[in-house]
Amino acid sequence: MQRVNWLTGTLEGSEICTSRKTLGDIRPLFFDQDAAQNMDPALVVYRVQWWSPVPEKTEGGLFWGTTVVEPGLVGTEYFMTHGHFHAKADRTEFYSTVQGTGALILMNQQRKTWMEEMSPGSLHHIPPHTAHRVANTGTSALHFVACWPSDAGYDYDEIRKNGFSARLFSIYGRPLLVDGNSGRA
Ligand code: S6P
Ligand code: ZN
Repeated sequence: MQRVNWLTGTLEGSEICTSRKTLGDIRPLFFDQDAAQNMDPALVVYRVQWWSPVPEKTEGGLFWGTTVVEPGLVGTEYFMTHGHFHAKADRTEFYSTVQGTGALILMNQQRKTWMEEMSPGSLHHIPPHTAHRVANTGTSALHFVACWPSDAGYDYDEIRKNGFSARLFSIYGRPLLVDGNSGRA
């Protein structure tokens, strides 16, 4: 039996998998490498819980997950998830925000990047062939739930190599998506 705590998005019950990413794990993704080097690599940036009721790669199945992104900045860039295209790039996904405020950053295969604001209750559809990453733009943890096809998989390499074509910075305390690719993710 699995349950969602709708106050937090937390998954409870059996067969729930968990993972976490520390700053040390995703440091190369951030623009300001000097700032990143001077921060504690053990700092947890985000945690994921998910339930896979069917094996990975099963056609026609669905997975459910909850991600919690901590508040914080590396230089002036918000804490964010790694971001990925799906390995089966036409697979889509739903996100919905439970707690906190943030931004869903989306990039299509022509490398056009845009964002959708996330706040409690916001519902987001990630189109096919679209990379997705979430940044926490608030001062408390950002909790969101996700539902995606069990055969979607992950393509992290493309983001590791070429990044997104825009980054979300805090400018005078407000989120601003800035175009331009440093060549880093
Ligand atoms: C899976 C879905 C989410 C992310 C999670 C962490 O398709 O999009 O569960 O895996 O938010 O992000 P990332 O980019 O590290 O996988
Ligand atoms: Zn995804």
